[in-house]
Amino acid sequence: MSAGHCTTCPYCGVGCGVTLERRADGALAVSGDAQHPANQGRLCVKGSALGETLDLAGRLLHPQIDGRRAGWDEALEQVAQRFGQVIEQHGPQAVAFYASGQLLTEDYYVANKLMKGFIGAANIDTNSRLCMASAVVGYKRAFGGDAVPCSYQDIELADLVILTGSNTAWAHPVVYQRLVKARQQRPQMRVVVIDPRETATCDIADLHLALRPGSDAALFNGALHWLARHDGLDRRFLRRHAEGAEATLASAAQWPPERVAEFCRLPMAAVTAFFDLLSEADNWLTLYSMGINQSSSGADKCNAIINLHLAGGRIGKAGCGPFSITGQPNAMGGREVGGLANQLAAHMGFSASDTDRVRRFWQAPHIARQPGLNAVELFQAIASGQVKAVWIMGTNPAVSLPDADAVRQALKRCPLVVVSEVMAATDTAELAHIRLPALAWGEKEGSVTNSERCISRQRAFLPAPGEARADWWILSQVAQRMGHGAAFAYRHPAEIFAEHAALSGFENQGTRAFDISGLATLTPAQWYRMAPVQWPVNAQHPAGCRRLFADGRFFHADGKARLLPIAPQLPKNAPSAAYPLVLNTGRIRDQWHTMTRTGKAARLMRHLSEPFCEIHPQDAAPLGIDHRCLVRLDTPHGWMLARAQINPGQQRGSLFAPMHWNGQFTAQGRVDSLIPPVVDPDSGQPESKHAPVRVSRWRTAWQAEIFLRAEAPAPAGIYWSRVTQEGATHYIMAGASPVDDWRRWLLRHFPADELTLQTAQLAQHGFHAIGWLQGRVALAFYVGRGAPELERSSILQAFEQPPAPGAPRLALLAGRGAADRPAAGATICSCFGVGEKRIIAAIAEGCHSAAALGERLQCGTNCGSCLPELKKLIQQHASRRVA
Ligand SMILES: Nc1nc2c(c(=O)[nH]1)N[C@H]1C(S)=C(S)[C@@H](COP(=O)(O)OP(=O)(O)OC[C@H]3O[C@@H](n4cnc5c(=O)[nH]c(N)nc54)[C@H](O)[C@@H]3O)O[C@H]1N2
Ligand SMILES: Nc1nc2c(c(=O)[nH]1)N[C@H]1C(S)=C(S)[C@@H](COP(=O)(O)OP(=O)(O)OC[C@H]3O[C@@H](n4cnc5c(=O)[nH]c(N)nc54)[C@H](O)[C@@H]3O)O[C@H]1N2
Ligand code: SF4
Ligand SMILES: [Mo]
Repeated sequence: MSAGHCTTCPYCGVGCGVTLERRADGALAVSGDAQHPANQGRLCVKGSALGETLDLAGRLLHPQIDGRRAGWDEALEQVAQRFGQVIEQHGPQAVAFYASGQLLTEDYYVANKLMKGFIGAANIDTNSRLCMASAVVGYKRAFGGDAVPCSYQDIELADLVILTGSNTAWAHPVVYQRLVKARQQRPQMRVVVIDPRETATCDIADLHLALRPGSDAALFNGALHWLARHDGLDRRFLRRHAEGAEATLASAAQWPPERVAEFCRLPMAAVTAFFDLLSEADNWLTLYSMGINQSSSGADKCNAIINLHLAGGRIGKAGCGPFSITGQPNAMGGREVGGLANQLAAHMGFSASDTDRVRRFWQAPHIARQPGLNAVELFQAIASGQVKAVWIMGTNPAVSLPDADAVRQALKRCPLVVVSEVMAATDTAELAHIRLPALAWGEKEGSVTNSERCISRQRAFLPAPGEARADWWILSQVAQRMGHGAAFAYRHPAEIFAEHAALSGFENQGTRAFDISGLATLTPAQWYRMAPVQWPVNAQHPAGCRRLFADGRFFHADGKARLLPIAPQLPKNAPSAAYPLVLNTGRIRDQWHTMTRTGKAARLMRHLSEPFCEIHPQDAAPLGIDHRCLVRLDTPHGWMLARAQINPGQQRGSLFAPMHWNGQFTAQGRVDSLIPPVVDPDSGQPESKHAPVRVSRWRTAWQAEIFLRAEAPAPAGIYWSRVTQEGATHYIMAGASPVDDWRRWLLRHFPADELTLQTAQLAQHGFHAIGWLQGRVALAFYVGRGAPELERSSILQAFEQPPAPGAPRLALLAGRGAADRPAAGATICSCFGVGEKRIIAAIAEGCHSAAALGERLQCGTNCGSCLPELKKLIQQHASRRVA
């Protein structure tokens, strides 16, 4: 590897450039690429920790058939033959692919081409259905093409930034940092956050609108009506460049501020304060993501937002626009290749002319002529037996799809499940008949497109491990074995990219937004070096294009945009007497999705290390739910266990639980097993944010933690959650039935036979044990009536350096550190491992700003992701001291 190797981060849709350098000690140093337009040198905590997720532990390194190791030839042959057999017997509609916004564009293109052009069904859908489908419908309806108008630079140029349904500080941290910096430089800038709960993103908000879950469309309708009444419309733009304004304004007129306030359950003053900000600002930008898209009326919400921008003429100009920020590194690339079942390829659909055009370009023998099954329908079709073979690549649907227990059951019944994965054990891979080892980030070559249409290269800097192969290679090999050799004879991803680029320009003539024909003639060497560029890249824009629609021309046949009258709707499933609360779900700062990669980094597990459920104090009290007790959540679809977090920033009547935990990390914590498979009728996107739910205290007889040097599975029949640690297996556990003899229990469930146990029997059935082997600590176990109060860092330290006999050993047995080591508490700053207790102590000693804390403890001085939390701690603890 050369010094200063550049690639793109594999996590979120910000799409940061990453530089890797081999340090003198051989380790890889990861830093932000100063030249990359998305991040200009910044990285968030997940990006900074990339180096810690590159080891091969847990990787799938060889093909497997029915659990046994197989060679590639046999595995590929089996996939091709068995798919072929199903197609022969039941037709092409009986097979399906389920892909991912984490595949590279080149991989994605090949998967789509194989299914839609050669197998002849459109049954390829992707996890982007759960993520971007509503945004796509919104853009297509308004602009005639799936085109994101904005650039990140607009964030810096806006006078008013509206963040709705987006916890940017945690989910798009580098975008958030750019906003924070812009705000510092231009203090006149205003930020409005619209989110039912108070999030870290609210740290920067001038106004936080904690609206009733699902009610956004009414707010944006009301804003449109307000602008109409206060001379805030760009009537000239509407006349020249848009259709549908009259009907849309007439329908918005039903939303005076009083009605908006009532519908959204917001104070009237807050509603008008927001509208006034809109009236006063020269330019405004709306960033939106899952709080908008993941709704049974998500597409309509997107159009309510876009209506406002069109009517105000706040589009195609600096600092303006409706900006859907994409989640995955290649969500946008998937949209470009046509990864969704209702798209064909290169922004074409299933009209007769589009299918014919793509057929000719691909020389496809069996072009699909109808949209295929979307994600939710697809797994229902597997359950009903209609789909008999599925190939899942780069996604973990047994965890991330709604009604996830039903998804699991469907996969168990499916005659053929093929999974391409980088990890050996995932909830989905466990259900596969054939497992194909894919190359991971750092090993694979290709390209991705971020939220601002910027195409960047992911480059390999590590050798391919074991027998892992690139996804495009695996797909092409299967295609060849299915008899489509000529169309899939790719030798290099650059050839695939060139074909994809050529298709985007094929008979385009300005009719399709996605046009990168300017990149169709790149040689492999030029493709290898390709610098980040924003599409379109064509004769008109040879160096790419920062902002779309500057000329007021849209992609509908008449060149005009469309405003759509929107009738606001609340979530499809309303709370009831049996399920009185609303379950909101989403992301945490330091984990990525189903944790298959971020779950490997101990550092990323210290911020929040267990599935949790946030609840308002007034909802918790009558249910007898205390802070940090365990709770059980129930819906008609499933149940989960999580640690309660009482949080006054949570809206009353609404709970929040993270989407990340899965069967590998906890006993019963897959939140999607609770989510009903209710979707938006226009986009097919599931309503992942608003499930009616019941919560109750889970009565525990005991709670425990164990640290082991050896690897060991968690006991069955109890609550457990695994916390990744360096050099130790660590479980948090709890049980509903009492245990009489803890020593026996310990020996029965964990490999402790050979250890010398030093134990302490405590009051109220408490029991602590340290297991020694050859002078080293091999086990530490703590159980009590409630959750044991432990200093985990001190316990882990004892695994490295056994404590001396006497007081230090007794301290370890008590779960504490030696007296001279202050307790750290939960990690707030993951970059420098700074714990909550140390931060609170420093605040007590007079550090009353994030800068002062940074100077004293280093916290918040690297990626800055923890700054909102530092400020919150200062607020809580500095004021408490004064008061
Ligand atoms: N750390 C981290 N970052 C990630 C990811 C990750 O797994 N971890 N995943 C990436 C992916 S794929 C995606 S899609 C993005 C998602 O990024 P975000 O959309 O920012 O993330 P979420 O936490 O899913 O949801 C955002 C917010 O929507 C709010 N919300 C819920 N209901 C409503 C509502 O009715 N109205 C409004 N206005 N808000 C509501 C929630 O309270 C939540 O705070 O993050 C990307 N970045
Ligand atoms: N309740 C609820 N559910 C949600 C959401 C929510 O907010 N709430 N959000 C939804 C959203 S927006 C999204 S995007 C989804 C995400 O959900 P998933 O896509 O299921 O989540 P990941 O964990 O990212 O799954 C990616 C899988 O691909 C593997 N992988 C990584 N790299 C490669 C590679 O190069 N090749 C191959 N073949 N495999 C690879 C990883 O190990 C992992 O198992 O979850 C959705 N589900
Ligand atoms: S913001 Fe963080 S996770 Fe997202 S691309 Fe940048 S470094 Fe990666
Ligand atoms: Mo996503």
